[in-house]
Amino acid sequence: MKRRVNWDLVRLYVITAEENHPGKSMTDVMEQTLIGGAGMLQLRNKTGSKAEVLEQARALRVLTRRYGVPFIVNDYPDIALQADADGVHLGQGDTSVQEARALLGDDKIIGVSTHCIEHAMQAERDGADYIGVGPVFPTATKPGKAAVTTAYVSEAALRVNIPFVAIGGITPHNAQSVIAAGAKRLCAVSAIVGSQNPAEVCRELLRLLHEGERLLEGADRDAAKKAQRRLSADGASVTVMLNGNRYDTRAANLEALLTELGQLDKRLVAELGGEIVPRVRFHETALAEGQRIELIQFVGGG
Ligand code: TZP
Ligand code: MG
Repeated sequence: MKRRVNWDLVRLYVITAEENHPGKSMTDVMEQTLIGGAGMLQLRNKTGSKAEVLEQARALRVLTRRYGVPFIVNDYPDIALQADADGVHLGQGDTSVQEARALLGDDKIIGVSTHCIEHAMQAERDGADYIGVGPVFPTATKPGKAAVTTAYVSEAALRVNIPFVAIGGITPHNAQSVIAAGAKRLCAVSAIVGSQNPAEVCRELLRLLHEGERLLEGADRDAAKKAQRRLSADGASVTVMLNGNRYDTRAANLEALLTELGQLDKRLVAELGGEIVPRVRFHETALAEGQRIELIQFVGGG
C-alpha cells in the first residue's frame, strides 16, 4: 500500500498489548477490534525477540490486509519493511524520522510519539505522517510517564497540521473530555484489548467520536448564526490589515469576520497583533481600526 492513507477512515487506532489478554490469541483479539471498526492497527511488543516480533508482524499483516486497514510496527523500521507493514511508529528515543525514512522510502507511514507541542512541531518538520499525543491520562501501559492532560490535546488541535491521535489512559468513560478538547482520532490499548468484548469497546469509542463531531458541527452552525447578529450595530465599518492586506468589514468581532469570510468552520489559527486567539474567544474579540490580523489555514488533516 502507498503512503496515501485515507485518514478520514482512521478514527480509532488500536495497539497490541498481549499482557492484557492472557489466554487469548493476539490475532483473535485484534480481529475483534477490526470487527468493531478499528481503522489502524499497531504491533507493539517490547519484550519479544526480533524473530518473534517479525512473526507477529507477518500474522497481523495478513489480518489487516483482509480488512483493508493500515498496519504499523512499533520501534522497528526493519521489521516493518520485512513484514511489508504500512509503516513504523517511533518514540522520542528511537531511530530518527530521517533514518527511518531513508530505510523505508516515501511510500511508508512514519508516526511519532509526542509529549509536548515542541515534539509535535519537530515531528512535522521531520516529515512524520502522523503523531501520537499523550499520554493524556496516567496509564499502566506506559508506567512512570507523566500525563500531558487534555491541555496538550487542545494545543495540538489548534497547532498541529498533520493527523494526530490522542493516546494514553483513554476509555469510554473519559473519551468525551478528550474529544471535547479537539481530538478527532483516539488510540486506546488496555481499555480495548484488555476488555471481555474488544469489538464492543471499539464501537462505543467510535460512537463517542461521531457524537462529538455532530456536536461540533452544530456548535459551529449556532456560532455562525449568532456571529451574523453581532455585526457592528451601527453599521460602521473598520479597516483591518488581514494577512497583510487592507480589508474593510462591518464585523464587530473576530467570529463575525470569519463568518463574513466563510471561514468559521475551517481549521485555522487566528493571530491578532501577533497573539494567537483561542477559538472560544473569537466571539468576544472586538475588531479595531488598523488591527493586524493573520489567518493561517491548516492544509493537512487534523
Ligand atoms: N504511548 C503513549 S501512552 C501509551 C503509548 C503506547 C499507552 C497507551 O495505552 P493505554 O492502555 O490505552 O493507556
Ligand atoms: Mg519506541
